[in-house]
Amino acid sequence: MFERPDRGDRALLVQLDFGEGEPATRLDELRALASSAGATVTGTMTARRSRPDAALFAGSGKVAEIAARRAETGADIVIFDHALSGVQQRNLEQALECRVVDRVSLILDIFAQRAQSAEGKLQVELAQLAHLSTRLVRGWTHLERQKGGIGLRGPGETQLESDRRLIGERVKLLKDRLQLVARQRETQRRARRRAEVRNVALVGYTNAGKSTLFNRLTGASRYAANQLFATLDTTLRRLPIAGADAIVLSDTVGFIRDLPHDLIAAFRATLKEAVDADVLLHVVDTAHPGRDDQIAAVDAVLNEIGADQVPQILVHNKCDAADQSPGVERDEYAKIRAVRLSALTGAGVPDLRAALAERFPRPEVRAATA
Ligand SMILES: Nc1nc2c(ncn2[C@@H]2O[C@H](COP(=O)(O)OP(=O)(O)O)[C@@H](O)[C@H]2O)c(=O)[nH]1
Ligand SMILES: [Mg+2]
Repeated sequence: MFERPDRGDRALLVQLDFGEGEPATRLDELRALASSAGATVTGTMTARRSRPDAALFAGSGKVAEIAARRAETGADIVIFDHALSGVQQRNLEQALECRVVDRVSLILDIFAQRAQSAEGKLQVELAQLAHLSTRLVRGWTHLERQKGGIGLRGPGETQLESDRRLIGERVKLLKDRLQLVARQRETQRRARRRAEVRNVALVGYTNAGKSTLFNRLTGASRYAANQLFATLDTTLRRLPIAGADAIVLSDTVGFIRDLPHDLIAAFRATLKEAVDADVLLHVVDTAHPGRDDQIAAVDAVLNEIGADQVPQILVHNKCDAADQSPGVERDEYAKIRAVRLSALTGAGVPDLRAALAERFPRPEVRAATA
């Protein structure tokens, strides 16, 4: 039942409910994040609280309970579903006598494990440095800080502590390199614009089915998996549709609630494909109980990166799992607002193609219907 993995952490998950609603759905998401990071979840704890404690985040009674639960379940790390300050993290590590990982570090760790392209790796390192530089507090030495494990991949912490200046220099180098990549991307986008190619970008919550839909539409074989942040890198492919302008479709990193700001900032170049798109296909897992919160979380990130003005077509994906029939929804001006489909079975995908042809008709088609 409880196999011990050769590598990977045994984790106790802790979630405090501050009355934000849907604690069960949130706990499921934390569990998925932890296992996507390679951890084995040995136990979970939840509690209600009116507000965080400045020093320990949870109350001292709760922290004692967490310590007992950790011993009981044999966990070697405790993961909090919240952003912890550097001081809170240090105090918790002292009290719990183990490594404590917060939600931000957990997400950063998954990104560090998944980054494939040079650009992705640069962006993740930049985000990790930005995050670490805000939490260089004294007193980490009470624990042996071995390399590897959630929150410790990437730049080593002792090295960082010893020289803040080094971080600053490294950050500048990374930013310069990323700027080069961003310029290359911009040149390519400009060429596409000159050639009157339409840019369509897939956006959506992590695990909504973006890569599956990308493959279905373009015949590509991009990695799609039931993991959070399975794919980080942006891929572009031509999307030939009869009667429509030339279209290039991009698949990119998914979003999540409370996506760390450092990550959003670092991934600006990647996310630029969405900002500069002619239309966004906002892919939604319509079978997910937290669907509406996920839509709101994606819109919040789009807003933060400046893509909130780009027109959207909502794609209600996984309609097979939600027992919905595929089809098209129009607004009061008869414009297509949403498409219900299944990227997995292909049902409703022709409706999405038709929706794109309707939005981007080829000039001769435009003239014929004028
Ligand atoms: N039932 C069902 N599962 C789907 C559908 N589309 C994607 N999935 C599954 O959802 C998971 C996440 O898919 P993926 O394309 O990697 O999501 P991404 O993170 O948005 O790129 C995978 O296990 C897919 O097989 C669908 O239409 N129906
Ligand atoms: Mg994907």
